[in-house]
Amino acid sequence: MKIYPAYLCNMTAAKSSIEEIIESEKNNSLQQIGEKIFNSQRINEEEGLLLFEQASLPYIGALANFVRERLHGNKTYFNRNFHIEPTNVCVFSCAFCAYSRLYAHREEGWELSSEQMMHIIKSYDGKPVTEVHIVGGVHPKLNMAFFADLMKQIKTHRPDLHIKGYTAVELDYMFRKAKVSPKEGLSILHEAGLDSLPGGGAEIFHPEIREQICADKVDANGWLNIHKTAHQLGMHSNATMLYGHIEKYWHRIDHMERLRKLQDETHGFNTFIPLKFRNKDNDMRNVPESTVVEDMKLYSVARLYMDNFPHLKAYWPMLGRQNAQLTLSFGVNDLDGTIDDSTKIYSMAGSEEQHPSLTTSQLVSLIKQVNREPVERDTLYHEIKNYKDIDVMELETNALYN
Ligand code: V47
Ligand code: SF4
Repeated sequence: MKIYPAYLCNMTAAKSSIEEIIESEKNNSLQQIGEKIFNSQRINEEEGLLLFEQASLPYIGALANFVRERLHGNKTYFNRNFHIEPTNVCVFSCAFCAYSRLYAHREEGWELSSEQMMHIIKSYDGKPVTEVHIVGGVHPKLNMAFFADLMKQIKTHRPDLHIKGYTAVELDYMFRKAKVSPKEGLSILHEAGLDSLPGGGAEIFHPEIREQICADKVDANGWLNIHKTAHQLGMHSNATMLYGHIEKYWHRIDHMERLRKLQDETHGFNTFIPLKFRNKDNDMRNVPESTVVEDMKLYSVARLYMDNFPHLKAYWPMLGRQNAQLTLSFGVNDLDGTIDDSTKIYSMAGSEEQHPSLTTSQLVSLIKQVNREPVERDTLYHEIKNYKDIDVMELETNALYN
């Protein structure tokens, strides 16, 4: 018989069991933090740091699971999406990036025409996907007018497909080249069909780290300003954090604090997405990757600290399927999507998933294996279908889910 701690069994965190865990914590400061969390009070930067430095994984895991279940019960969200990467040619040279090719070496990279991208869009005709995620390198020739025209073509062809596209890094460059402000640029793209922004490009905001890993792209204030402006225009967005390389715990807290502050102001972020640094074939290949224990601690602290972010996402192509499953007991309530593409940004940096794609029935079964409730959502977390009472075998025989 397998024996797991109670919080790993996905039992609804009974009030008494979490109270017992908090009461039996020997470190007074950690116990007080636990009480704050139990009483839905916000923890501060110092307390967040203490959790990273001193709390055991079972303690923060239990707290994070308690918060996750208080917010979402057993529900675990995913969506049916696909990715388009217009190019991997990039004017920037982030040290962790295994994917981009400098413009000077563009013959080694790829660059899709709008016809080729529309061909990808059309290949999903009749398939029940709800989102296209567009993200790529920063190509000096693919400008705002090109992308606005692409948005229009996509919406003309399939008006109900949600377009989540362009990191703040891509947008910042596009807007500067077009000599428009973030407000003007975002309004033009939104009008053309862009629905929301993905969370990429945030990396680590603090300049002490940012200058070492991605000195030449938009800085923290620029990134935050683009998201703030998008929120003010009524668009939602996500936020990422690239963790597990040369940053210290306090840099992570600083990063999360800046996002939490903006979220207090705008309430425009849907999801926080920690991205695990992978070290293959990039200029940081000598930096070891974080351990699974460190990964689970990070997800737990993120759930506890980001109290105004409704969702915490584990991006399974980066973590691998089994570790992504594990995060569902450490605060995570979203596994992104079926993805279904040949996304290269991760596979080129050494993630376990060389061609990330899961069918709906595979994703549902991953979630069910750890006794959670799979719920298909759209990009904005409206529920499309709850798979709790649906047999996976039934899905496997239906072409729409495979
Ligand atoms: O900003 C690049 C990361 C991000 C590596 O919003 C790496 O739903 C780890 O934004 N190791 C882009 N990470 C991807 C992105 C994203 C992904 C999934 C969901 C969403 C969303 C957004 O990829 C970059 C960077 O942080 N990345 N190289 C690497 N070696
Ligand atoms: Fe370019 Fe993005 Fe890679 Fe940085 S992470 S080099 S901005 S593609």
